[in-house]
Amino acid sequence: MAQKISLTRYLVEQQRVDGLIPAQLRLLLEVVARACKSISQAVNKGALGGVLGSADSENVQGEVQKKLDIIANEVLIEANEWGGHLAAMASEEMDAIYVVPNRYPKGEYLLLFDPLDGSSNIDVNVSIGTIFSVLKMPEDDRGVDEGDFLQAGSRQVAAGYCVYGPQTTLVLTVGDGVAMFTLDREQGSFVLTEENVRIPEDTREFAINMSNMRHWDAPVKRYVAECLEGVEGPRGKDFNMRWIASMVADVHRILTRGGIFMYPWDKREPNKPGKLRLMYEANPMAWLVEQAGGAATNGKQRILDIQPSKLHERVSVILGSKNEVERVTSYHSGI
Ligand code: P6P
Repeated sequence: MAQKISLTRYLVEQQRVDGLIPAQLRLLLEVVARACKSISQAVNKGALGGVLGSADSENVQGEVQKKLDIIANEVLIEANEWGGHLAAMASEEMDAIYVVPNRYPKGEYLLLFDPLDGSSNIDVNVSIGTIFSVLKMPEDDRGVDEGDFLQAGSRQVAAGYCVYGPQTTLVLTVGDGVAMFTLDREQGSFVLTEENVRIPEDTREFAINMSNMRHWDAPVKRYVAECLEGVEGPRGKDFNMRWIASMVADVHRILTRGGIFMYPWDKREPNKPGKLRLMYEANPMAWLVEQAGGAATNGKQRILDIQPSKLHERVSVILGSKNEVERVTSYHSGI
């Protein structure tokens, strides 16, 4: 177990000792962590807080919004707009970017988030989470617009998520490995509980929504079929399957014990490259997974190399234990 230090001290050391993060980024990450603490408290209230159920509205994705989706989005906007670290924010729950109002100072960072991922699980008390990604504003000093957000995932300066499960755990990278912080509710602070997280290169556990099997492309069908053939099949070992239908929870399991997570393209909506969103789901998760020794592709290329063309664009996601991701990716190139 890591030395029990606070998130604040960890970030100060990343700033001071390693010179990895400037003060403005450290302060931004502390604000995001405080916002996640507030979201955790709202989630934990559940029915007692009158926050369950639908908000009777739809987001930009055409998905029914839960009350907590909107609450989480508002918490993140209100926590981050006044601090002077950001130029703008982007959210799964908002069609357009949110430019920091002129009444507040503007900073050099861009914050993107899925405020409450897995929200279909809220009403059934299954783990959900907040996913966030931080980019820097492009150098020139003109005003901020959507185009400033359209940067490849390899240009992230920080990425993480907060999973609201049996524990509330913040998982973060600033490019120097992955650290995990568990919320100490008595102290009201995040405490370092794991650092230098590593994903085993091999696994016997895959995560995919099996009900979509008939819609998958051949490479994914081949990979999953081989897993299901078990020890008698070409893989020579039995596999286990998990699907929480909450990316944050599935990725947290993979960071904790290995595995492969797949949400591939399928023929239900052939014009969409996948269900998950590149900018504020796949990119932050891909960086975390790579920083922990894993791999993340869209079946054909490294997710972090994808040049986005739209803020809410979708992507096929295959991430986790390096050797398994490389196997699935090789099947896509016909090997
Ligand atoms: P399905 C949640 O809605 C989400 O965006 C991810 O968190 C999750 O992995 C996926 O969709 C679940 O999708 O089609 O299995 O419900």
